[in-house]
Amino acid sequence: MFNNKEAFKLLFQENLVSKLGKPLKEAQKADIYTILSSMIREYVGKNWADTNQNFQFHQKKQVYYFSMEFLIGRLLGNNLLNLGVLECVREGLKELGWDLEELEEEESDAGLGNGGLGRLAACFLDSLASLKYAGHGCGIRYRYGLFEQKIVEGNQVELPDYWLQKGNEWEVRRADKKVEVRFWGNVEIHEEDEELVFETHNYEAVTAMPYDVPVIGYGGEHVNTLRIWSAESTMDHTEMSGPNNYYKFIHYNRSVESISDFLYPDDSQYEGKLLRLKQQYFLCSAGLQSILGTFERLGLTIDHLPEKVAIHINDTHPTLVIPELMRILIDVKGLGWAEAWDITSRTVSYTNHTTLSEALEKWPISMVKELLPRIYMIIEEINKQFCGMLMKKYPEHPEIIPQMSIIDGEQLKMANLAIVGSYSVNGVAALHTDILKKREMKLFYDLYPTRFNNKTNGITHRRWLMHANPALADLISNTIGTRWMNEPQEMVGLLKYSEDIGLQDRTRAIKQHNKMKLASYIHEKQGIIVDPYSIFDVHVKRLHGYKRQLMNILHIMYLYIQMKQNSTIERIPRTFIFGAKAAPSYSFAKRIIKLINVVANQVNRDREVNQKMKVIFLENYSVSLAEKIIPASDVSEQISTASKEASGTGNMKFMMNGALTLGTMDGANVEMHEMIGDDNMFLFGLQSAQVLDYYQHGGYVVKDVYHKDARVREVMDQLVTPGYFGINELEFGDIFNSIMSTNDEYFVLKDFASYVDAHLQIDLSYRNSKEWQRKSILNIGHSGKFSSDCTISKYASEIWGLKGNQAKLQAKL
Ligand code: 26V
Repeated sequence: MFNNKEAFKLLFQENLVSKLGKPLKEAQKADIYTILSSMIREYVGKNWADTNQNFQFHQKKQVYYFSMEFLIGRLLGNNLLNLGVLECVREGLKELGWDLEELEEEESDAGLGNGGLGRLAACFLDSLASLKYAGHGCGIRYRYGLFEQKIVEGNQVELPDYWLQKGNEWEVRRADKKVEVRFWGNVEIHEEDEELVFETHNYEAVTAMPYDVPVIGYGGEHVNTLRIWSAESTMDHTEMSGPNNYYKFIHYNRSVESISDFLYPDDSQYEGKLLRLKQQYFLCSAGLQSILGTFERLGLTIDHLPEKVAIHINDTHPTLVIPELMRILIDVKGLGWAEAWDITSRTVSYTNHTTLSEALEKWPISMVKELLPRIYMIIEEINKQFCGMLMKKYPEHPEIIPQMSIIDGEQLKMANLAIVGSYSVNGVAALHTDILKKREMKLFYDLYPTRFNNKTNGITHRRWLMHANPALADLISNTIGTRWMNEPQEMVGLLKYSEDIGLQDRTRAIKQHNKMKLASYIHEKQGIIVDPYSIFDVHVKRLHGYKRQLMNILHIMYLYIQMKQNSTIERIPRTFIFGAKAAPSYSFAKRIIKLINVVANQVNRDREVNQKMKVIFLENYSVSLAEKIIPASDVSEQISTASKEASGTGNMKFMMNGALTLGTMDGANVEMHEMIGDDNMFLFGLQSAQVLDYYQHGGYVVKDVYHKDARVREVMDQLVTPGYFGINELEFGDIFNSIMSTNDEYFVLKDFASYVDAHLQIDLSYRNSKEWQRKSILNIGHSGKFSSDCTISKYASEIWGLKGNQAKLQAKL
């Protein structure tokens, strides 16, 4: 019904009238958006139902990807693309007087995630559906997504992101599938038929209401489900009578609904907040109950669970699926411990996404015990058995036990529970997995060597290339044909054209066009004119010490000083672009945002230099903003302290759009380098082994670098002296001190000199436009390997034991 323009136009106008009672000429932008998205949802309805029936009929193994975050962004454009009706709808709307791109802006950006971990989950959903796997998301329908960032006088201010305000056309409320989740209470134990029976009394019941979002695979036939849960009150009006019950009712409602109120906005600092623990259990319990309901309809006995269901946990946040599954198997299904443990530990698999110790989850025992008394008993038993086994295995090394124990004094270590209770533990890039095996999780690796494996992250080339950069996608198809769209690793076909002048000219022209568009966006939003022929040098990601936005801005300060001191310096004009949200409580990160804005202000106003450089801090970095920025970038800053960035996925998005990487040997940059070599990226800085070595020996001596390197000293001193930046003395003394007195935890000054050199190399390299374009094409050609289709095929065959429909792709990997 959508596959020709005329039919679409007709149907569209019929819908406008029947659903909104408006003829076309009276419709507003929001009406057009609403009707269009509702038509698409209805259009996929049949395939959605067919996909589910097909799963049931063939009793296919289902994967459930449990994640506290799904950073999906906008769906309209992507859904049209995957349905194969993008062009027909675009053309049809144009004839009706509407611009599709403008309509896409009407949709709120579903920001149900912080950064890499949440966006990875969204890319995986797209690949699971596109490869026709039975793979679904299980998450929380937060009323407030990640905060909206405003910059006021250079400072970050957070505003609530009430993304549901305009309604959400993509979701379907499934009241028929609601379940109950229980908190608090006390466990009573009695014996029945010589078996111990555990019953929890005086618990608080919460209704978990599912909302289903269709996940449309490429081609539109296969439609999986993202099920997100909302907390609602279970009390009905009969419980309300009585003198003060009305107030109690309101109070109770509020406290219950708060469970799915908001996404925690800190992804690097763990805090043992009760509400967060409630959210985690809420997700795990609701998700599991729903999975078991579906499984039961197959009519198989419960011992078949691991054959038919795989549960994957995205970091440790959903680790409570392990004890919760044990609880259901033992207390509800009546299984014995050993059988329940066997089933559970053959069903759950776990991905680790960070080695930052401050981000590792450790819950206070007292909190877990009170909120989830039965779950705590089960965790205690898992730990007892695990430690018993360790004592037998390592009788000579009792010191190992507290290190590996799940319960450590007053703390519950979630990573330890996740490793012990799952059959697969993976890292997200080769280097990261290596660090897990050799360092962070060495003891566990020694115990369970076959459990550990690597799955390097990926990104969906549909959103990040075909949708974000359609002109480049067309150019690729015109050059090598269209097979790459289904088999992204076929993009290597581009490599042999890297010297082709015609292709170089066309990639250059596309980049230029994208840069012009971004330049107008910047002008519209901030009133600043940037030179679209300058190098667009981009650093967008969460703000964190280890991601070293500070090093970038210090280098900009250094360049500025140089230009002020010597106006004849020849540099290719540069536009430095930043986008980053800082966790609201991470004050150091917020200070760096302020510093970037202070420097930007000074540089952009200074007529002596502002033809040669500009600094832009783009407000409210988000998925939809990333889609505008990345296709317009020349240089991609991936400059984390080596060993700290588990993988990075932004690096892959930039590469796929033809930007050249300025990076350290960290995360997936290492694998990028393996493919494209030294010549096609700009590497600098310490290697991860060197960094880790320094850490083992208490760091390096920052004062030595400060005293030896005049450039470092000059820039650092600018932070605390009233110099070029109009910075009042000591205004940025906190940043100065934090570097000097913590021995520069993230090696900003240690890597500074080699970062400066790498920037110089970029300048030289960009002068040779043909060479630059050749490198850019090589990057694009190799980027297909980073498609999440490749990553998901590996998860499917090596972790989840799924039989794919993508035999061809599998054979190639
Ligand atoms: C931790 C916490 C702590 C408690 C509060 C909420 C919260 C939310 C998230 C996290 C873990 C964040 C870990 C993370 O995002 N890791 C990133 O994962 C990406 C996907 O694998 C990877 O590319 C990035 O390198 C890695 O930093």
